[in-house]
Amino acid sequence: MKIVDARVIVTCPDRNFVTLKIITSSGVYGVGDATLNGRELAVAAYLTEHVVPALIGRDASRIEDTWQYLYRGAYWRRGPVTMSAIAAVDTALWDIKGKVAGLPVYQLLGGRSREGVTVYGHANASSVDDVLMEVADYVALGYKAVRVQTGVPGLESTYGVGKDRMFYEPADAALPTENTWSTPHYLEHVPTVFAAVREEFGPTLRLLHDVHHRLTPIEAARLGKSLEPYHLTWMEDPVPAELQEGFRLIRQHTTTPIAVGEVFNTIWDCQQLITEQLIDYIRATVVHAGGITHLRRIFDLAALHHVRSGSHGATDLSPVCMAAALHLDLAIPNFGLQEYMRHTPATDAVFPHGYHFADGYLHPSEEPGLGVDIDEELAARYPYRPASLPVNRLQDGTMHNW
Ligand code: EZ4
Ligand code: CO
Repeated sequence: MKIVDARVIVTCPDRNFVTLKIITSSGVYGVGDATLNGRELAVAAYLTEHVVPALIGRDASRIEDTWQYLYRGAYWRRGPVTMSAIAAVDTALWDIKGKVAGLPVYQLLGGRSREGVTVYGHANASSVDDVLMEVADYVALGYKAVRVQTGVPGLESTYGVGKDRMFYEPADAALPTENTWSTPHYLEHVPTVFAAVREEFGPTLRLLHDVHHRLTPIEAARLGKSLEPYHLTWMEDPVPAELQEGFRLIRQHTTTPIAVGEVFNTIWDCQQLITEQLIDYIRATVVHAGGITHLRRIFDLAALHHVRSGSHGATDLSPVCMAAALHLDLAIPNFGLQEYMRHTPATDAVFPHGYHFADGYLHPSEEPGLGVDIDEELAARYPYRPASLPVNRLQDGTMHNW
């Protein structure tokens, strides 16, 4: 079964997505997500110009060999553009393998290790009162875990706090919008938010918070300590993670669990974090970390070191990525939690899928393969629109190190 064609499909049903569709000589095809938020066309060009020509004529059943061929063969290893492109190929080949075998992909990965994939939802609002209402909405929908973000008094806007109720989309303008940041204001405010949420919802609802890489290690240590009474499931991205040993400093000071890795693209980005047990959850994803093949390798390393999975699942990860993530989440022994931001109806229509939410859990499709597709005709009706993630400046105008 040879690869006879591969198409790169760029579409914008409320937000941009890049999808690779690989077609085989037997007519079976597979899909893979290649979306890199704010840098979509770089991956599309990488695929079209450099990867697709090398795929034609290759044996579609050789998933591992194709991964190694693309990774080693590039000479220029790693990086988000390369690894998102490799991820798309890898995901599409797993989809094909499942369809050929007549099995959902999780069965090929060793079968079910749990009944469903626990997901967390996103409560975000500018005020504490409003965020309490959002948390209540998620609890009413059956969610067992909720990420809580609020505006910070004294700051006009804050990343991670959307304008829409129950939806959130950070890439908002062709060129980056600018937010203002103040660490002192933030560190004073966050513990008061979680005190209010615990007071209202009691001790067992799982709560999370995303710092979006805005602190230094010692500041993050202070935040972690101040949140200890509210026993969070995790404090996410406390600091930028290029300096993996920086996490030692946070660890020395606080028992608040740490999650990091949504921007990671290979196992080398988290090798020290995992082997030194400096984190509790690794947030790497199928689309940005080299596909199912490489993400499973990361999760296996994590399993040896008491680190659980906590994959990124924002709206810029397409339903194709979400479907793939759910198969992996269901199969691995060390699954922790899966992020889930619901897509808009336009996105759902372009990507028909069989996974579904029920009572706080997502369940992958039982169809052969990933159980997700792309409607190419519908996709063509939504042309690409440039959109960027915002930047942060301190109050004196300094570009923030986030
Ligand atoms: O900033 O998906 O945990 N989720 C997040 C997201 C990310 C965006 C980046 O593309 O931090 O909102
Ligand atoms: Co995040």
